[in-house]
Amino acid sequence: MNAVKACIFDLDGVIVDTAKYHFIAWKQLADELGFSFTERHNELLKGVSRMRSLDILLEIGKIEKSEAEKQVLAAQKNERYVVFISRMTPDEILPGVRQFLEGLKEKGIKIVLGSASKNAPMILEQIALAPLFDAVVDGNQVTRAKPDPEVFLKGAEKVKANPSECIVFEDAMAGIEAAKAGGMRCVGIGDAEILGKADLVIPGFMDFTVEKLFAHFC
Ligand code: B16
Ligand code: MG
Repeated sequence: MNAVKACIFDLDGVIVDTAKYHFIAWKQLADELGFSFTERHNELLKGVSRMRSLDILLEIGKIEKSEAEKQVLAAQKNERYVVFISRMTPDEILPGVRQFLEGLKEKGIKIVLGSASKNAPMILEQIALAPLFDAVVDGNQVTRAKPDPEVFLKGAEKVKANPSECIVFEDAMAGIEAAKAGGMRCVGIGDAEILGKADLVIPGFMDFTVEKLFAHFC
């Protein structure tokens, strides 16, 4: 098996749960547009880019808008979302994540962020994890959304790792497909029934260690 040189992490759903803030901000927009938007609907937006999320939301409400109007709505939603994330603290890092990242650092494994979010750098600063990352690729740096592997391939390139030397950590199916399309191994974070295409699925980082990662992949 290939050595592990880099671990590439998705942000929302893997390192923090920002989906709850996205939900409040999207719901407020739907309320203003006059239709209901539920937590179940919100599941469809996880891992999806901002503009694609808006398209899905408008499809749910059966509402048509011009490109210019969509830009305004997306900006409104983002303004509200940013208010929430600007209040985030390190307490919001999901259980076990910091310890796992520190374990990787000790072993000299590169730590990379591969997120669809254009707000990813701000979130990493808020939760004080930015210094642990060797490279960050966010929604501002990619032209193709997951399941396209662009975000992960760029991340691997930034730390000079071959795709076969990278392990991606993802909570969304599209992200797992992106990792596979990029020739990378992948750990799914969440439900094994949903994320079955991953090489390994764990519920979270609570009891997960670098030793367990190596036992599975090395
Ligand atoms: P923004 P991830 C994704 O983050 C979220 O899961 C998704 O719900 C959101 O629409 C997307 O980022 C874009 O976020 O509006 O901040 O650019 O899971 O790829 O870390
Ligand atoms: Mg995610």
